[in-house]
Amino acid sequence: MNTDKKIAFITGASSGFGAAIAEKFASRGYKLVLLARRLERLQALAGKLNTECHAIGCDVRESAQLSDAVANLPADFAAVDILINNAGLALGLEPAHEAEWADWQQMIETNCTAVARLTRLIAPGMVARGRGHIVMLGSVAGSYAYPGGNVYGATKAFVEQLSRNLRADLSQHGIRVTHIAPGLAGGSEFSQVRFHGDAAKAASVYAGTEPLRPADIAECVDWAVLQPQHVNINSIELMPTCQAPGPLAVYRR
Ligand code: NDP
Ligand code: 8X3
Repeated sequence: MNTDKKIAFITGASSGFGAAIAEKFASRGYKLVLLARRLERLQALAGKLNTECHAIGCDVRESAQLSDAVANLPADFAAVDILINNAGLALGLEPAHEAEWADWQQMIETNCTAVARLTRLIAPGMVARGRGHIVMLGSVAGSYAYPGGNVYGATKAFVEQLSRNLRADLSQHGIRVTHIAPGLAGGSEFSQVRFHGDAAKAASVYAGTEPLRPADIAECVDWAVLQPQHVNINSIELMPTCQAPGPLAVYRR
């Protein structure tokens, strides 16, 4: 077993940020555990990457599937050094009183419950080994409210506070935790998913903008991980230059 190479476990590696992080980490020679529902995508990615990969087809909302995935990691992938909690999604942009309950439920189960569950499954091994780095994909939506952001933004606020509280518990064990909060980012399936496959609506989100790209997020993650062990990057918030917070809204009658 080669113990020199870092082992990174990346959720949501079948697309967007997760795939870009996998490519970046492969260039560093890390061994990769790639997890998402679309196993064929993960296998195609693994075939392209010049590093050892273990692909897992798993729906993170299925608690038993997630537990099995971690319990059945091959021995040479089991000592996870870096956990990238990236799998997540927004569904819908309707105002709170019109949003689909099923969409809210899926966002909470994916962005909150599954992130907490996987962290709970991986953290004990990190504590036992006295090393590890957990990277959490939040969003500017967790800090800045916008119409239709309702439960999606709330799930990302959960991710941000969980990141802080993980630090509070895990820093004494030499484990680092980093929260990454990107703004508008294209080049992933995020908006396609948000608008339930409506390609025109998804494209309109980026019209006339130069959004962040998945490679920009991968660069931040890579930088945070590469810092010396005594340095913990707590949080990185990044937006494309074309995006900025707006004023508070005032509705007049
Ligand atoms: P993508 O839709 O391109 O990627 C999302 C990934 O999550 C896919 O690999 C998908 O895989 C996986 N995923 C979703 N649901 C599940 C599930 N139930 N079980 C397992 N895997 C799942 O989006 P992005 O790359 O843009 O988003 C990545 C993360 O970054 C998300 O957490 C998102 O909220 C966050 N983010 C995105 C921003 C953006 O503007 N794009 C900005 C800020 C944050 P599969 O479908 O194969 O299961
Ligand atoms: C994705 C960014 O602004 O679409 O998390 O919510 S935003």
